[in-house]
Amino acid sequence: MSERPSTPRRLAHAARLALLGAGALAISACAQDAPQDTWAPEGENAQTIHNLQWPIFLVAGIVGVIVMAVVLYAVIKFKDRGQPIPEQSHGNPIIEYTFIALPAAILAVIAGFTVNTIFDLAETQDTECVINVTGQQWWWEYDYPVAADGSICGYTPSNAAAVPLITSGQVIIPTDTKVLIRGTSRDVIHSFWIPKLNGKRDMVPGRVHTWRFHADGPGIYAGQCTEFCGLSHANMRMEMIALDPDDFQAWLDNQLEPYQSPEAGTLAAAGEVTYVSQCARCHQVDGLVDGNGDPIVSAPDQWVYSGAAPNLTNFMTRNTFAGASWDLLTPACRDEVWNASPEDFGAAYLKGVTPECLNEIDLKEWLRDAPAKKPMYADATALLETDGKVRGMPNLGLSEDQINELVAYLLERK
Ligand code: HEC
Ligand SMILES: [Cu+2]
Repeated sequence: MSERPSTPRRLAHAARLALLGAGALAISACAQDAPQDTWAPEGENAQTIHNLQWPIFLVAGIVGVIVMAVVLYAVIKFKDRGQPIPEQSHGNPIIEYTFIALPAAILAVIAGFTVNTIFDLAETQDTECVINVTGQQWWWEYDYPVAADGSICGYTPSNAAAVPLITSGQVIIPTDTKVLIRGTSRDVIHSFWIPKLNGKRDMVPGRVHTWRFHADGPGIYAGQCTEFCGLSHANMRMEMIALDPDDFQAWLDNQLEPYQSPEAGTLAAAGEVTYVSQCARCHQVDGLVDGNGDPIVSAPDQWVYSGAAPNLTNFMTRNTFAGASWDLLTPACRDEVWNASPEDFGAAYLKGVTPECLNEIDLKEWLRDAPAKKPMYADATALLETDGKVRGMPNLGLSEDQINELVAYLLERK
């Protein structure tokens, strides 16, 4: 025979439920300044999605509450109290047809608005700037095609672009501009998602998918890969940085400035030599030349499965690295950029990483043993034995001196 719970036990149960409810509320309150909040659109495309999602949630919520209320009523009213089984009947056509027609009508209306939104978002005719995006394990590469008239993303650089402008992790766009992303992948399927600016778009090897972006104001818009893509899927983030037109122009001009070798005799000069011997086979630094003055061209296709490694020409103009997963800035300097007011944001971002602001700890850990920081393969040695290629960046067994030189060299890449 089962016992009915005593009053204190029922009270305890109610208290637990209340606590759970309060916890859920507290968690949802955290979302208030979450950088990846789908309920806080900050650009046209995200707003289009928002205009669709909140009425749907509202309708679904109302339907949900009505269904719960009816279930609760039935559970209480018809609770087994030892009464005889009620008379059995075989359905009621009016009720059944109503409950087919009503949901069908609601779903049809939702489908209409949804399909309309999908077509709206797929529009590409009105874009003013093109950026190519390539996903790979586990970072995003961006390249800015040069138009026939020499312009890049609608802006004319003061230095004619002799080389393509290629960057990674952080993609820079001008504010209040319709930007067209043309995306693909070099290895597996990835998915590009900046929640405050637009929904998700899969990036698939062998295909080019287009996706529009637009940011109302300057700032950093965080996102992450949302298609499981291997061991470090969770460390594949990206940030879209929107800069006001003047700041975008300044960023563009700086990216295309000619290469400058470090001053002879400095730590950075030693770093350049180490860089050429250890890193240049995978990473490109545009403008770097060998002893004969010939350009040093990387060949990551021979070393890495995806056939690519981040371009380090202007590494210190971005402020996160390795799939935007670690900060290149110390926490205090990071706050200054991430929490800058819209008016100050451009200047704060364009400062890049100064020697005082460099987060040496994470960068050095990366150079010491990258796969220890960001899991890249189950067994690196086995991979190297089979075909000499790696996934992600390998451990290069550098000495502390070499690491210090390389950090000094990298600090000048801006
Ligand atoms: C075998 C190819 C290979 C070699 C050699 C190599 N790297 Fe890398 N490196 C990569 C790949 C691939 C990534 C991207 C890894 C990721 O983010 O998951 C990377 C990422 C990086 C990053 C982060 C860049 C960014 O924008 O996020 C830095 C910095 C870096 N490497 C520095 C170096 C230095 C310095 C050397 C020489 C000591 C070096 N790498 C040698 C393949 C290589
Ligand atoms: Cu991915």
